[in-house]
Amino acid sequence: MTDSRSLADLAVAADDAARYANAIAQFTHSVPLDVADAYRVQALSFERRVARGEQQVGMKMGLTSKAKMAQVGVDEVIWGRLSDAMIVENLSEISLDAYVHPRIEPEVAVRIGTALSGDVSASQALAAVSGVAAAAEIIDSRFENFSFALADVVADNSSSSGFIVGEWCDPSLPLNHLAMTLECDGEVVEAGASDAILGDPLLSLVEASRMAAAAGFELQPGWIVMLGGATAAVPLAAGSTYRITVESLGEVSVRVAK
Ligand code: OOG
Ligand code: MG
Repeated sequence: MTDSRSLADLAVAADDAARYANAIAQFTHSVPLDVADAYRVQALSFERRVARGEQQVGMKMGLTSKAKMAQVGVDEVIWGRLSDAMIVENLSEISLDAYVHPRIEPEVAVRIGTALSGDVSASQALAAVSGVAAAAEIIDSRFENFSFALADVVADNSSSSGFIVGEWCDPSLPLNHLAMTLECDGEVVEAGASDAILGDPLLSLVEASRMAAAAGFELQPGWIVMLGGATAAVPLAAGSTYRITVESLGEVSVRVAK
């Protein structure tokens, strides 16, 4: 890490960019940031949200599908922190003013029933789940042109910005091989299947548990884990309505103000 910009400075820059919806230059263009330090920046930046009264309500997994990796040119699984301020109610209207250049993507979410952390099997991970749901993530890179290297996106809380969760379903429902679609104004713009998420969305929860332990925390009862997009993400446009469906789990939708 260079002396010219400390990790704390980068955390302020990432947090301010998200808070005020301003695009910033990629950190790695001016600073040799490694991934471990990038996760420290993420933690410091999230601490600023907590100091303003936000609460952590979960974890998001990112780049768990080839479609997403290809779209952003980074091919490592990453994670970020979710706060209560990022919750977008299902069927609500959002304004583009709160974002830099938001995109939406279809996901599967799980709700944690009993604390989970460390190396677990898929069946142990499933045993910790109290609900599963169709979900959508609104991602918003704070970096200009939505361009970043691995360390940049990690420092930027893995583009966490908003998330929408549908009705909770029984966790005994299979999560794999479910068709997933993203519609814009009634037209299908992305379609895929849940097995695009690491071969089985449950394996994304296994990864989340492992990565949480490596970072020194547990997935807490009541937390939501977003398991990652199954298709490429689509830019949100003013005046459009987006509907995400996950076969057998349900759907969510959001409207963007004109
Ligand atoms: C990084 C976050 C990726 C996912 O579901 O794969 C992500 C990005 O695409 O900006 O949320
Ligand atoms: Mg996502």
